[in-house]
Amino acid sequence: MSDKLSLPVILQAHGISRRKFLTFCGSLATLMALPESMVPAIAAALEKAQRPSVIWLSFQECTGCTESLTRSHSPTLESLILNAISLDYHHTLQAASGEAAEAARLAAMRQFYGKYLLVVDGSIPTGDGGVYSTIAGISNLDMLQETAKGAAAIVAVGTCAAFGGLPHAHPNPTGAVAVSDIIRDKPIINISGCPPIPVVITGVLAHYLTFGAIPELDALGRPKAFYGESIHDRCYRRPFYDQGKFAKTFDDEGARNGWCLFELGCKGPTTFNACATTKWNQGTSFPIESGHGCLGCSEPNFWDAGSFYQALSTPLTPVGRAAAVAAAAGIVGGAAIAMHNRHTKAAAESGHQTVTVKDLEKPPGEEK
Ligand code: FSX
Repeated sequence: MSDKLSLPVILQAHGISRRKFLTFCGSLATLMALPESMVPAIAAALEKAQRPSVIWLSFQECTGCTESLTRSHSPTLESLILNAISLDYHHTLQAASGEAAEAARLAAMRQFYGKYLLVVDGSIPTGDGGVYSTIAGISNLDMLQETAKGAAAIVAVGTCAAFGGLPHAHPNPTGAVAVSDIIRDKPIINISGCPPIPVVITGVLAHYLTFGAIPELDALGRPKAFYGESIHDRCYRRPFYDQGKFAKTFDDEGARNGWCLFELGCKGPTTFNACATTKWNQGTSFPIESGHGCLGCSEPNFWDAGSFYQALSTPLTPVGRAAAVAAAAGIVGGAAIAMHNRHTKAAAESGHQTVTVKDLEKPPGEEK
């Protein structure tokens, strides 16, 4: 079991000033689309949080999700939020092993029945009775069903737990499925991404600690605050898309000028996540900023959806775009809308959410 030190004591021990803590609370408020006036409430709630018991189960996965959360250069406020919870069971992080580890899980389940938060990363193999992945002789399937019974809510961390992810990809030899395919009677928050963004994980935990409730979710069970807009909508290269300026290869003039990577297969328009705003490695960069298109890893079936290097469809040219804007406004119809429809149809066929007519709202060249 974790110790029960309060968060202020823990922050002080790590040399984190109150000012920095409040700055972090401000960032969380922004990320969760809350007004600035909520910052003191978030700070007070985190400081007073009862440190709910969290049982974290890792199933069929690559440990990238845990690595994402824990591999920071120095103790960050994000990682310290983990100290605001009582992480009572986590295969990778706990010191206990063997029977002692399983005893810790069962003890936390008994002591906090109906109140603990269950975090799951990895998919659940259901083929042949679930024999493809077991922990302490218990199949992932049985362990999930058993542990979910007393959970207040479940957080499915990573695309594997949220949608099946890589293990679910064709031909899916283990019969891998998502948490929501097995558990139907509990609130489930999906934090997709392969791996998911650390601050999104901690943001959801902070929201739960602050309000004692799960955040507003989208149609795929993801927190709207982080997954409400596409990568494309928040991408700093978006003005080049609007101007019809595209890199054609990874080393041409367009690539050197930082133009849009759409024609090189970027899945930003059909991918919903916060990479373009939170970025990675403590806000250093994200794939598109590093010169590679988005793979769409936070969407269902992203691995089977087609080539990572094939454009979703023919992008709109400035002229076509202007016509489409007019058409969307009801002035003309026909070709421009058809062009837009090709775009959305390709996205739909790939199993992704489609881009919306919002794409057509801005005139050519206008920055978002
Ligand atoms: Fe999946 Fe996570 Fe990708 Fe890996 O636990 S979402 S394969 S980063 O590790 O589950």
